[in-house]
Amino acid sequence: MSHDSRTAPRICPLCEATCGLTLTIEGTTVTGARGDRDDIFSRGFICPKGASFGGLDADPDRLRVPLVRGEDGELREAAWGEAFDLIAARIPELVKAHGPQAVGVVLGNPNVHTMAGFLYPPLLLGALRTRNVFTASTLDQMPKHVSSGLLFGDAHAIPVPDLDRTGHLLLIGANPLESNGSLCTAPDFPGRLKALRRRGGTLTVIDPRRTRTARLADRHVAIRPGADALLLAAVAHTLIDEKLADPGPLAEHLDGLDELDAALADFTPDAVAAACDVDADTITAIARELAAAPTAAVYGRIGSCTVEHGTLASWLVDVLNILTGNLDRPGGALFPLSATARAPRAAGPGTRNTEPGTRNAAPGKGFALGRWSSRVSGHPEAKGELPIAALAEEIDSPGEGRIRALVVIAANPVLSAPDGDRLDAALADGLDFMVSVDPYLNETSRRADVVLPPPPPSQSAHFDFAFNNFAVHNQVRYTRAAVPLEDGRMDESEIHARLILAVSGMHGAPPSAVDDLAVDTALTRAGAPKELAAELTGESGPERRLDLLLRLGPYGLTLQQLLANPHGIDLGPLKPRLPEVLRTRSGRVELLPEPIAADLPRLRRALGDRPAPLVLVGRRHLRSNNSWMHNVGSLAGGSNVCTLQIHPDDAARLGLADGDTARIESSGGGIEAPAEITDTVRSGVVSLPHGWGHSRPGTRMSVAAAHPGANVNQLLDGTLLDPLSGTAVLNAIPVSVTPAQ
Ligand SMILES: Nc1nc2c(c(=O)[nH]1)N[C@H]1C(S)=C(S)[C@@H](COP(=O)(O)OP(=O)(O)OC[C@H]3O[C@@H](n4cnc5c(=O)[nH]c(N)nc54)[C@H](O)[C@@H]3O)O[C@H]1N2
Ligand SMILES: Nc1nc2c(c(=O)[nH]1)N[C@H]1C(S)=C(S)[C@@H](COP(=O)(O)OP(=O)(O)OC[C@H]3O[C@@H](n4cnc5c(=O)[nH]c(N)nc54)[C@H](O)[C@@H]3O)O[C@H]1N2
Ligand code: SF4
Ligand SMILES: [Mo]
Repeated sequence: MSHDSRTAPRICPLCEATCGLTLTIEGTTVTGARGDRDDIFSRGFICPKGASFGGLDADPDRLRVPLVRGEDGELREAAWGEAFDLIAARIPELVKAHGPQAVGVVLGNPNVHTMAGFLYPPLLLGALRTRNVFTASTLDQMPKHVSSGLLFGDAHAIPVPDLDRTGHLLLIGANPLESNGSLCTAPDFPGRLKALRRRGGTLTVIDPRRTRTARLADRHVAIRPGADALLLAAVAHTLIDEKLADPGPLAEHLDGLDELDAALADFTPDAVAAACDVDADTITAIARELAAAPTAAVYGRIGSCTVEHGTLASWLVDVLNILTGNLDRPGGALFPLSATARAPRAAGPGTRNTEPGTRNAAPGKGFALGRWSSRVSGHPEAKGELPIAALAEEIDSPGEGRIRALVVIAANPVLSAPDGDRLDAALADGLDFMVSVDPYLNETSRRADVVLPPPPPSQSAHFDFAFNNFAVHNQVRYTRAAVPLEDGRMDESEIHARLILAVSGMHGAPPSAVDDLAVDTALTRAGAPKELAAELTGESGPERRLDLLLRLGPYGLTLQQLLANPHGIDLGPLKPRLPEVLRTRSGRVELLPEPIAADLPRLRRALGDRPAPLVLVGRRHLRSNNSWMHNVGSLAGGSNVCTLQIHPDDAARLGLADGDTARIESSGGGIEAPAEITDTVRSGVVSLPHGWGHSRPGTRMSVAAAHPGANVNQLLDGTLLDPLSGTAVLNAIPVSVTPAQ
C-alpha cells in the first residue's frame, strides 16, 4: 500500500448478497477490495467477484463517452449533448407518427443493482406510456411475483426463508453456493447454510445436478427437470392426506383451504413418482420431515421458476410454507420490512383495523393478470410487462403497434433471452432508432444508435432499494461514490433523468426537474405535507429522493443517519407481518386463486407426458454473472467455462469423449460446445451455462471475445413460456446431442 492510498466502504453491486466491501484506492484507482468486517450484515464476507471489484471497475473496454451512429452507419464517440440531442430529435417524432406503443423499453438485471435503475425507470415508463415493456423478470422471477400477487395481493410481497433461525430448509432449484442467493439476500449464504447444519437443522436440496449446495445437504433429490410442481403438489397432498397440515394462527387469515384439498387430490406421491423420477417414499418423507421440523422454510429459485409450470411451482412453495404453519413465523418464511418500504397502513375510517392480531387486513386492490396482451402472440401482461421472449416478434412482425424504437437499459437480451439470432436481426433491420444505457459495447448495445455509458461502480453511490426487501435480516446501508466522478463522465442517475427529459419533449430542462417531480408525486401519494420537500438533505437528486423514501418508510430514518453509520444500521430480525402485508380484495391469503386453479389441469396432463430422453438445464459459476462478466481476466478461465456437462452413461451412449465437441440441437437452433463428462448431472440431463456466445463482430469486449463460448439461448425459439407469468422456459428443454462433425 503506497502512502497516498486510502480506503472507502462500498456495497458490492455484483450479486444479490449485497456484501459490504472495503476498497483500497490509490489516486482514483481501486487497487484492492476486501470484506468489510464492520459491516453489520455481511461481517467481512467476500467472494471472488467482490475481490475482483478493482479489475471490473477499471476494465479498459468500458466505454467512457457516448457512442453515436454516424451517417456512415458506424458508431463513433460523441459528446453527451449530441447524444441526448439525437434522442430528443428521434423518439418524440416516432411517438408522434406512430403512437406510444412504437417505443419499447427493455430493463435488464443490473437495474436492481444501481440506484438509478430503481429511481428512474418508473418515470421513464410514465413518460413514454408504452405497454411494450420487457424486463429480465420474464427470464427469472416473474412466476414468483405472479404467485405472490395472487396469494397476497401484492406481487412484491415475497416471503424469504428465515435462514439464520430455521430448523429445516427445503431448497428447490437454487444453488446459492455459486449464485450467492437470489430473492433471499444473505451475505455468506454458504456460511449460513453451514450454521444451519451446526445448530442441528437439516437441509434438503432438489436439483437434477449434484451441486456444491446439494453436497452440503442431508438429502439431495435429483429430480427430473421441470417436474418440481408435480413433486411439490404431491408433498402438499401428503400433508393434507396424512393430517399433517396445520397452518396454526395463520388459519384465520386463509381462504380456500378446503378447495385446495380437492384441487390437489390427483397429485398423490404414487401418481407423480414416474414423472419426477423420484420414488413415492422419498416424496412422503419430504412431506413428513417438513411437518415434523420445529420450524421449516421452503425456498425455490431459478430451477423452479424458468420452467413450464413455474408459477404453479412458485405458488406451491408458499402453499407448503402455509400448510406447515411456517409462513410469517420466525424460523419459517417471513416478509422482510425494508427501510424504504411503504410504511404499514394506518387504519382509517372505513377500513378495518390493521393492527397485528386483528383478523383481516383492509381489503386491497388485489392483483390482476392479463389486463392487456401482446400484439403478435396475444401473451397476457403480468405486472405490466410482456414476455421478453416475445420482444423480437414485436419488432419484426409488420402491422400497427409495431415497435420501431427501443430503449435498452442494462440489458443484453441478444444473449440472455431466447433466440438471440432473431432478436439481433430484428434490432439491426427492424428498428428506426435504438438507445442503450450500458457500460459495454456488447452483443446488444452494438445495434444501438446511441450508447450512453454509466460510470464504473467506484464512481457511483449505492443503495439496495430492491434487495433490502428480500434480506434475511432487516438492515439498511448506504455508500457514497468511493471515487469522484471522472471528468467527462455522467452519473447514471443524470443519464436516466436526461433520457426521460429527452423522450418526453422536455429536452434541455435541468435533470433536477425529474427528481423534483418524483418527490412531489411521492409526497402526494403518501399524503405527506409538501413542506417535507424543503427538509430533504443530500448532495444530489437521488440522495434527496433516498432521504424522502427513508423518512416516509416504516422506520422513519433519514439520509443523515445512514451517512453517520457507514457500516449500516441493524433493524432487527424479520418479524411476522400478517395480515398487514395483504392487498387481496378479501384482505385474506387467497390460497387457491382462480388463475392457479385454472392452470392445474395443465399440470394434471403433465402426469401422463412421456418424458423427453434428454433435457437441458442451466448452471451458474461463482466467478460469473449472466452475460457481462466474462471480460474480466481475473474471473475468466479455470472451471468458469462454457462446457456441456453430460453424465458418463449418456456420453457413452452418444459416443462422446471428454473434451469432444458436442452438437446440441433444439427448437430454436443448434450450437456446439465441448463435452465435460461428469456424474454431477443425473443421466438424461445435460447442462450448459448462459451468458456466453461472445463471437459476434462489432463488440468491444476483448477478453470475452477471446473465449466466446456458445449461446445456450440459441436453442430456444421463444415460444415456450410459463403461460401465467410469460416467463421463458430456460430449464428442462428437450435437446438432442451428437458428436459434432
Ligand atoms: N439460458 C438461461 N438464460 C438466462 C438465465 C438462465 O438461468 N439460463 N438467467 C436469466 C436471468 S436470471 C437474468 S436476471 C437474465 C439477465 O439478463 P440481462 O438482464 O440481459 O442481464 P445481463 O446479461 O447481466 O446483462 C446486463 C447488461 O447490463 C450492463 N451493465 C452492467 N453494469 C451496469 C450498470 O451499472 N449500469 C448499466 N446501465 N448497465 C450495466 C452489462 O454491460 C450488460 O450489457 O438472464 C437470463 N437468461
Ligand atoms: N456467480 C453467479 N451468481 C449469480 C448469477 C450468475 O450468473 N453467476 N446470476 C444472478 C442472478 S441474475 C440470479 S437470478 C441468481 C439465480 O440464483 P440461483 O437460482 O441460485 O441460480 P442457479 O445457480 O442457476 O441455480 C439454479 C439451479 O437449478 C437447477 N435446476 C435446473 N432445472 C431445474 C429443475 O427443473 N428443477 C430443479 N429442482 N432444479 C433445477 C440447476 O441445476 C441449478 O443448480 O443468481 C445470481 N447470482
Ligand atoms: S457474494 Fe455477491 S455481493 Fe458479496 S462480494 Fe460476492 S459478488 Fe459481491
Ligand atoms: Mo436473475
